[in-house]
Amino acid sequence: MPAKSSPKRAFTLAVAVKPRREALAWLTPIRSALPELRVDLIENLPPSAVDFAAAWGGVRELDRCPDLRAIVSLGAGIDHILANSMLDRVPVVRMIDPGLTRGMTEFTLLQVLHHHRRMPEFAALQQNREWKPMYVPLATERRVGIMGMGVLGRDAAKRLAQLGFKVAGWSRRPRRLPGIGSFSGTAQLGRFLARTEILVCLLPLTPETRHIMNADLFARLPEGAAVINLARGGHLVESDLVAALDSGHLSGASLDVFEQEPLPPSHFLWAHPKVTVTPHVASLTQRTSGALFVARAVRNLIAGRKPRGLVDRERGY
Ligand code: NDP
Ligand code: OXD
Repeated sequence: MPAKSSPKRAFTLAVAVKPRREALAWLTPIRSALPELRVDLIENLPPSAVDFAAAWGGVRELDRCPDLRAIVSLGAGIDHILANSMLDRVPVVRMIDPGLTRGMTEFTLLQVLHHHRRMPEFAALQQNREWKPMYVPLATERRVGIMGMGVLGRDAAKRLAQLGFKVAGWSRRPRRLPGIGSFSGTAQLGRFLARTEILVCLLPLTPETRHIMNADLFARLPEGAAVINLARGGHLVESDLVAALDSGHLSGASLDVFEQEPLPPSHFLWAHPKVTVTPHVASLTQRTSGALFVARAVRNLIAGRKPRGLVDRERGY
């Protein structure tokens, strides 16, 4: 009698997300998108059973999964995963979600228009009950620069250009888009900054981009420029920003991300009159479309195909 072959084990995906209510919220959409896999919260699975993980905030718990084949980040940023050296050997896929992109573009437009229309100065006038009309140019007279022309930067750049802004992007390699200026590499950073009145950061956080927004960079922006950081707190030297704002060289800043999150109540940035603070809400991955992205990535990995968003560890993004 032929020996009975053992049934093929289904692959298992762990949802490694913090806080727990977020993890629970991801469970149903990922289960629906990947019915052929066993999908559960990481704490409900034996570590040796975990083949794939969908992660955001719960990465530490993946250290103890010996057979982990890949991690799909539920956010576009993957610095939280690459920071864990225990996971060096594991492929990482970053989230590419149309909902996340659309949300980031909305928030970028909001903040660019806020500075373009001199809203921080009008808010200060309101505080003093002062009626003082000030000249506001049209978008066609305003130069916006976006550092990071990836999935998020490119979409925001296109929409800003549609509003009439003079838009340019800065990236590692040249990224040519119709109607949008392209600057690349450290050699062209100075020229990019010199033409930029409103600077938006949408870079990934890597060893090369950490603290890129520092006193030297601010000095290369024109007098009166505004700075918008929507990427990671680690891109910005907060004390250098405050010095550039207090000297009057920069007119204002919008910050969504911080070195320390949550931003402690005693932090000096909360009360700075030229700084708009938001609690890391520029954009969120939408769960239904995000779960579909996870499913596509995992199926490609199982089939031995390269998934979209696979991180190049050498480059760091
Ligand atoms: P991508 O990987 O698609 O794009 C990254 C871009 O940055 C590319 O244009 C790349 O250049 C450029 N870049 C990387 N390193 C350098 C460098 N050293 N010099 C110049 N350019 C560089 O990322 P996404 O657009 O998907 O996301 C960007 C970041 O936004 C995320 O990493 C995350 O930190 C942040 N984010 C923040 C959110 C929030 O709510 N605040 C929400 C979502 C994301 P090239 O084109 O040449 O490769
Ligand atoms: C992300 C984020 O990286 O929300 O997606 O910060």
